[in-house]
Amino acid sequence: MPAIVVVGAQWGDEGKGKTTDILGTRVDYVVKPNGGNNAGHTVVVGGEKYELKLLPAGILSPNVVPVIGNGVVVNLEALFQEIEMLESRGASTAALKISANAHLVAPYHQTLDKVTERFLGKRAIGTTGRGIGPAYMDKAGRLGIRVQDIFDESILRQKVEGSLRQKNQLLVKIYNRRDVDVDETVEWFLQFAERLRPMVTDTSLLLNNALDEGKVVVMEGGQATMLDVDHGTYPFVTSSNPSAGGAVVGTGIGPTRINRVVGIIKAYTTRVGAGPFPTELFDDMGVYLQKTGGEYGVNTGRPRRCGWYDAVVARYASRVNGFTDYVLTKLDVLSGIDEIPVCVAYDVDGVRHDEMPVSQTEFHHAKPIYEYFPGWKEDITGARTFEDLPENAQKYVLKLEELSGCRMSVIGVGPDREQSIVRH
Ligand code: 2SA
Ligand code: GDP
Ligand code: MG
Repeated sequence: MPAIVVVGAQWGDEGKGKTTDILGTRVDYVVKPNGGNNAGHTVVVGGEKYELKLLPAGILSPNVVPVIGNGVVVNLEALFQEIEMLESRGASTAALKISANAHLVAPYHQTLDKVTERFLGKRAIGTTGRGIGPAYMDKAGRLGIRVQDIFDESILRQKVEGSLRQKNQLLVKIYNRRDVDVDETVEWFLQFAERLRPMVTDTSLLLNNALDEGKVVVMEGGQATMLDVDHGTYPFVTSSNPSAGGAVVGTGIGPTRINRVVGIIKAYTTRVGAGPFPTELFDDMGVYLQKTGGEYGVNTGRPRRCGWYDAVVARYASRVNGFTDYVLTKLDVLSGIDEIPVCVAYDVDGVRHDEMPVSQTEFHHAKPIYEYFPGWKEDITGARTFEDLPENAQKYVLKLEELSGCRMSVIGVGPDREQSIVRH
């Protein structure tokens, strides 16, 4: 039975949270495979707005079991703050399960994230400052602390000592900061242990058993394809694999069990943080998209850079993820624009590229080649079928579908759960 992967197709904030939440009514488990509290998913239910960071968006559906997979890096302080926020608003988090193999983000990871950014100067990535990169560095470097480690104090202490021996050299000698105390760090982890214990399990086993029983599992990727450490605009990326392959690794669900890979894509493009963005707008239209689309970081409040739809990015995302469907979001934000440009290819130093250039340098030089489509004036937030959309809006969607490598199965026309058109 179905396992569905949800992946951001651009640079994030496409509306993955809303998509998982819509699916939630027909889903039994929602698992987060990657990232941590750098993510920010907004879900609007009956006019009530919820901002989720570490928890999967499915947590707002009463019958869904929310799961934090092994590929996530967990900041326990942020986790319990989020749980308290939801409980205080009447949402239950009692069913939450967390992988024993997930890695933990420590306060020293956040310190290292911030000092590394400062050290990079003009080459800074524009991270969320949540310690995500340093936590994944420790995972790959085999210096990480995992969820299971905090239930055995002597193991925890050994691992913290090992990790801090290396980090304190770096902090004191290179970054000119104070060293981090082993005892304080061990205590910091231990304060969460008893609250965490009942949630911890073998989530791969849990999810595979659920699939065996015919249950529906959604794997809700954080961030997005163009922020993937392998497939994105490296080094301006996050430190995990938000693309579809990462969902397999980050949950312990094998690729043969996946039935659908759904790409979430905005009707225009946004990006937070530094890095190349060929269709970025620096004029009033960019400000218009930012204001009309409410494009501000959920987590950090940073304004998002805005630009037109980039079909080269869409085709690339469709290819590297093997999308079966697209959910096109925020079509309503484009209402009222006379003529809508869509980037169909790039001009790189005089040469046309219909596909993503091979090198990052070429991508930095890419200039969008636009085709222009007539806009529509009508408010489309009340549309519930494809036929309810004005003719030009329908044509715009069909054109994007033709250019983007995969069918557009759902169209978002507003932030609320109800404001969606399901085509397939
Ligand atoms: P990090 O913190 O190491 O993952 O940052 C590396 C890059 O990844 C980008 N990134 C994001 N981009 C969009 N949305 C994200 N989540 C929040 C949101 C962002 C916020 O949903 O609004 O609140 O600012 C997210 N998380 C990471 C980041 O900008 C860097 O370019
Ligand atoms: P995520 O990180 O991909 O989950 O996306 P975010 O929640 O960070 O950003 C998407 C924003 O768009 C949120 O504020 C959503 O409420 C909003 N949103 C999602 N779909 C639509 C839509 O179809 N129309 C409009 N106007 N807003 C939407
Ligand atoms: Mg977001």
